[in-house]
Amino acid sequence: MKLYGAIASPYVARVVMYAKIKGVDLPLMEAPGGIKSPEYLKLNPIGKMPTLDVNGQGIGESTIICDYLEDVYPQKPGLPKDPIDRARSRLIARIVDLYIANAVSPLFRQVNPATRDAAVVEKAAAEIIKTFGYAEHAMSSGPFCVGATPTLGDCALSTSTRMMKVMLATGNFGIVDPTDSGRLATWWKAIEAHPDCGPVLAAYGEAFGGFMKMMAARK
Ligand SMILES: N[C@@H](CCC(=O)N[C@@H](CS)C(=O)NCC(=O)O)C(=O)O
Repeated sequence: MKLYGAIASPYVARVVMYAKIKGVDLPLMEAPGGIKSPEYLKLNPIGKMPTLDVNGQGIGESTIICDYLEDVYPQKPGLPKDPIDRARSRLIARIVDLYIANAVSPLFRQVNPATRDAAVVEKAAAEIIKTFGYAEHAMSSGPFCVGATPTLGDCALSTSTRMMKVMLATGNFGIVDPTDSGRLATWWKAIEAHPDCGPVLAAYGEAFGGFMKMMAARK
C-alpha cells in the first residue's frame, strides 16, 4: 500500500497525518508519470492527488482514503467512539471540503499586491470567519476538535488552517485569522504541539510556503 501525491497538497497532508495518528506506515511517493498521466488516471480518473494504491487498485479522495484506512486498521482508531462525536469529527472534515476550502482558495490569486482585487479579498475575509465558525460550532470538548486526541476532523481542519495561515502571511492581507482567539486558538495550539500532527503541519507548511512565494512573485 502506498500513497501517491506531494506533501504540498493539504489533501495529501490530511491523509499523511491520519495515517500517523493511527500508527499506520504509509509511504508517500510521487504519482507515476504525474497526476495527468494515463498510468495515474487508470488508478484515479479524477486526476487529483492523493490516490491510495492498494495492490494496483486506486482509491481517490482524501476522506475516502481515511475511511479505508479506518476499515483496514481499526486497532488505533482515527475517529472517536461516541456516535455523536464521530459525526462531529466527520462533519468538520466535510465543512473543510465544502465551505472552508471555497472560502480560502480565492486568495491564491491575490497574494501579489500588484494584481490584487480588493473586493475578492474582502469577500474571502468574511467567508473565512463564517466558515471557520461552522467548524468551531461542530467541535465538542477539547483541546482537539472532539476530545483529548486528534481525529479525522483535526487532520482535515489543521492542514487547511495551515494553508490559510501561509496564504495570509504571504499576502499580508490584514485578514483576521479566526484561529488566533477562543476555542480555535486553543485547538490550534494543541494540534501544532501534537507529536504526530505538528511535524506533518511543518512539512506541509514548508512545501506549500515555497509554492506561495512563487505565486506572489508571478505577474
Ligand atoms: N476532493 C479531493 C481534492 C484533491 C485536490 O484538489 N487535489 C489537488 C492538489 S491540492 C490536485 O490534485 N489538483 C490538481 C488538479 O486539479 O488538476 C480530495 O479530498 O482528495
